[in-house]
Amino acid sequence: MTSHYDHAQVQEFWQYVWERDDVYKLDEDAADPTYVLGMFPYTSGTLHMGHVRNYAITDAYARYRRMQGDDVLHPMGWDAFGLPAENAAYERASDPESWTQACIRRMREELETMGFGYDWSREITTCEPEYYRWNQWLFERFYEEGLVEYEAASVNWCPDCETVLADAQVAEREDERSESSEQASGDAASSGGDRVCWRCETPVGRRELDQWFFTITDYADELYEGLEDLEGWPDGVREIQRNWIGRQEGVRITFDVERGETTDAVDVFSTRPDTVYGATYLAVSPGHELARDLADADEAVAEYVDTVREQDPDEVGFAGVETDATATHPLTGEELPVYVAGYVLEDVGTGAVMGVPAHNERDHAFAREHDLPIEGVIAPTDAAREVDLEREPYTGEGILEDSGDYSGLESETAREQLVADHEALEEDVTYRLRDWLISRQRYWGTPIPVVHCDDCGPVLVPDEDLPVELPEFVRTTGNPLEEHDSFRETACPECGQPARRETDTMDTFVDSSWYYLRFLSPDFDGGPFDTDRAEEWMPIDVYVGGDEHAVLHLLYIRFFARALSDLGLLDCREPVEELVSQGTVLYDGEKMSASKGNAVAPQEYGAETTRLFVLSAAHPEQDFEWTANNVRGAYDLQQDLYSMATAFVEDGDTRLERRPHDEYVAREIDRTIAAVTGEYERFRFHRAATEIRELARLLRRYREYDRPHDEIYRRGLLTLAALIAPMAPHLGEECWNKLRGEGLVVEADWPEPEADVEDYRRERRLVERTLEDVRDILDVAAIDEPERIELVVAEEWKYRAADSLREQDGSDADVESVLEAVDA
Ligand code: ANZ
Ligand code: ZN
Repeated sequence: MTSHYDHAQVQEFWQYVWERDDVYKLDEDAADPTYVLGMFPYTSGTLHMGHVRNYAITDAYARYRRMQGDDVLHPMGWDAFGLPAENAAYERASDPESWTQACIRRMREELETMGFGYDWSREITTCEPEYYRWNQWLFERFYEEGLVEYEAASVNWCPDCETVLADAQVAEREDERSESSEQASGDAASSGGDRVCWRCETPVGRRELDQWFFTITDYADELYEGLEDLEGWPDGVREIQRNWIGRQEGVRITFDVERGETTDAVDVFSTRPDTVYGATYLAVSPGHELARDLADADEAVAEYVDTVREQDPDEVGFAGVETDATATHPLTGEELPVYVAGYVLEDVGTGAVMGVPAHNERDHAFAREHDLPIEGVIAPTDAAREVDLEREPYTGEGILEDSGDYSGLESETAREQLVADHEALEEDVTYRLRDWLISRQRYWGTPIPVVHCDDCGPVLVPDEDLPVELPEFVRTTGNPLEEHDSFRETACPECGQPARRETDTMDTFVDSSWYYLRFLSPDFDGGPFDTDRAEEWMPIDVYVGGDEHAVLHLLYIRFFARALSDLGLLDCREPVEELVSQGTVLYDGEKMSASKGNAVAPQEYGAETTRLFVLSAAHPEQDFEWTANNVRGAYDLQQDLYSMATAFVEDGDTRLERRPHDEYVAREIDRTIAAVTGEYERFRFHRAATEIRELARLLRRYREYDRPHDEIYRRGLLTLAALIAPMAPHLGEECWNKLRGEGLVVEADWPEPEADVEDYRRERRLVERTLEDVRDILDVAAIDEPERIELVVAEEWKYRAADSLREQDGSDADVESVLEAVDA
């Protein structure tokens, strides 16, 4: 006689009550709330399963902490700028603003349908001037602090999106490599695949443009070292960041280079100074200052430099051009030829190398192509090993030979000696990390608050003129901002002359680099955020988001926190204490996504089923497969709990006197509370769900075999309602309300065990061991509390015996008859 659980109606009702009672609003006076944050969504139009998983995790954790008595800050907002809005506007004959606002309305409604508990009074939207004015304000403070550079740079250019791409937005066409190994290695020169735009997969070309950069490399060392202490972050993410920053220790070696009358000092960076006697040439990158100088006087060099500039890095190969310059070897005094070569990368090390063909793969290839001498100076320690250096280099360490006074030393010793003995060799560290290119030649982003004046150069827009608002959208093939004369043409803030407004907008990653601070004081108008408030409420206690953000976003927020700290605005250099990097939801082995056409709309099975399923399917950091069967499991669990609660209330056939096996049930309730608490603490919702399921099963048996004890059974059901509430809050409320008739489970206290759980656990282990062989039951007498244990064992055994008996003859045997059968 259980009533059916009408999830749609239940959801709607409790959502109404939560909103009416404003239960998710954080008290402004909270001293130090627990800050639980999910990466805010890009406003693409509709929630996908990745969002649902992300927000189900933060919501469950936020609810759990709230029931534990914490003040909780759990806000939501919109990452609303970006290229897709612009593209959609073209496709739909609309404009990015109204498209985006429509997406936000839809997504907000979807989030509400899911029943996520946000403090909506803190909602922020990055495309609104109240938000992006602070991007501009921060840009200006960064500029004053020396964290902004304006430089001509050869950039990745997507001909289809007509925009510059950051290195990290250049993907390798998915064939041999997985995405993560590509991020980890990232060595463009050594990669085989096509370099394509991360969004539209068009092959990427090169262009030279004046660009705005944030000098994140100023913090390379600190960002790298800081990873060590981020104990709340997954090792995988830390490792990806380490590789991305790419700290490399080596030696800087200075060569004098003569061209005509001039002598320049050219530094090279090497990880193998022990091979310095094997250097047979010097090569600089086409973008190197020396190459530019040489190109001015030498047509062949100029031509080569131009060719490489337009080339995709993959096509460069080992071409190069010999120049008129000569380098002097700093140790032997020998004269070495100087090349401009495309395989030498401009922004790695110093942009110049000493060529050691005998011991380096790339130098070897270059030497073979240009007929340069190959001089071996490192002998393998393994004497038996034959190396034909003409055919291939020996890249290992070994014993130095033909290396002057250093011959006979081991590589490592030689390195130390060489650095100690020569001024031309100096220890040095380089990073793979590049400065952050923030310029975008697109409309739908934050205008960069700069005016270009012929006399004064780039000038910041004065604070009082912020925000520089986006003008109306116009349709054009290029950047719409270029089309607005009224936007472009302005006066120089410094000298008043006619000047040209910057038309680049900021990378949207700027918006998301500090949004978590805006949530702290969303209406603050004295700056991007209230510094005092941040002092009390930062850092973010738990941050949850997709594992694809291991670099970019998660590195930028660490950079911003440091920059803001150095500006005196923040006193927290690591913004995220604990990071949960969530895995992917798969469908038939593929990532579930709208573009692959395999997306299951979150609402299809009812909001709560979906939430419960994504949480109970796997550990948050694991990928998992969406299967109808498992979804059904989540659905059934709800029906189960609901029907138990209803049955209890409607025909509470319970007893008041105690029986021996009540104790076992009471202790199982306690044990489950302790276990589920531990699992929630570590975000193991899947295990929490398993524990809850088991307790539900036990309570069901408890009721089926005998009339259950009123108080214990009621406590069991209330416990189930409370324990499941963080994951399935509507169900939690419904059961809670049925059983108690008043109060909200969101506002209830987290349940606590009545007796010592550790003691019971020990007992239970004993029971389990004992049960393995029922015949040994008699030996239990040897244990301290034989009667009690025997009882527990007997009760548990009784259940199991009854189970198997029913299975055997399909009967509905009750406890008494089972006991008789067992006794016999
Ligand atoms: C001389 C040398 C001799 C090197 C040797 C290596 C082995 P890996 O080895 O990949 O970790 N390098 C330095 N700057 C470069 C640039 N701008 N473009 C291309 N290559 C560059 O990277 C370190 C090595 O990369 C450096 O050590 C340098 O070559 C090369 F037997 O110096 B080595
Ligand atoms: Zn001026």
